[in-house]
Amino acid sequence: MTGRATAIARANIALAKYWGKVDEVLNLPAVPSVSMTLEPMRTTTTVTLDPALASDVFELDGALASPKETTRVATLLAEVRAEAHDRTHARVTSRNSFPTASGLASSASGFAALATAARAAYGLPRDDRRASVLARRASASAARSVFGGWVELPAGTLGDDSLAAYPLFGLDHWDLRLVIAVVTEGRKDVSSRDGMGVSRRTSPYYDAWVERAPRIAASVREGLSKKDLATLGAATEQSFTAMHALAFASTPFTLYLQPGSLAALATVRRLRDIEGVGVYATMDAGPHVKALCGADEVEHVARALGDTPGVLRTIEAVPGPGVELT
Ligand code: 2P0
Repeated sequence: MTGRATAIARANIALAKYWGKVDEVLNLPAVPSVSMTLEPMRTTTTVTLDPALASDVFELDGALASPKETTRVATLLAEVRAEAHDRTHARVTSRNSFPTASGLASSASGFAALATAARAAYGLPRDDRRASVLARRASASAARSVFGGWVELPAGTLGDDSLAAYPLFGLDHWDLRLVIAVVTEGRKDVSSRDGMGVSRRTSPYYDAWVERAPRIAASVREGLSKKDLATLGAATEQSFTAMHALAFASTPFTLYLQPGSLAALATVRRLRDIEGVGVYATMDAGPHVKALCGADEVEHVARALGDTPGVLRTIEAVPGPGVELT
């Protein structure tokens, strides 16, 4: 049946970070990124075609979304409509099981779910590669959330709009855990898109980042392939620290860290350097600290982060599946 479809997609954590675009018009990343898809951090999105609508309507977490958010959704829907040769507008409802726009990658799961649900609602056949392309145009990290387990989005090439993510390893490859130390429940001040644009235009370290990022991604792939947490963790930490240093050195400076972030990073270092726990930190364009560790250490890591001043709560995630149509 066409006309209505619901998809569930998970957020993802980039171990090798995407930061910076080679093509801002086509939304193509300047560097390769490698991620883990996260269960249970889900976005559930329903797309319902409605001939009575004069334009698309987007409701996020129970409230009408802003015009800016609605435009991004309508742009994706317009591409699906063109492919399906159907001009009917749609009502989109979307719910996140975790804080929206706070550096927990809700745009990633959101656009992956939207691309998949929209294609199905407009009667197009399931095609994860095409859904990944659609999601990437809306938000590049979303291309990765179409797939489960461990996923790569290669760097783009100026003018080539065919870029999609692809799975590297299935979710059963390695039972790693991610403990998210939530340090604020509010929305972040600087969007990723704006932050990476300022970095590209003004940071003295941008060219060094673009030059180095492929090697960091290669170390992440190697650590994953060998299930070598020390290699994976070192590369993961280099990726996030380089990304944050590059952003911090831009004009105006972009600083995502908050006091609770620093305390949580210190906890990760203490666990590793003093207690010998195999745990490594990463951060995105927000204040939360994410700790990567083995299943056997996850309780200890979660308790230590939960007891850290400034950490409001922790969320534990495991490798998750790709997008599902319900
Ligand atoms: C990532 N981030 O690889 C990196 C690390 C944030 C820090 O991808 O402009 O929302 O929509 O393509 O995908 C967040 O950036 O940016 C992001 P757009 P997006 O996960």
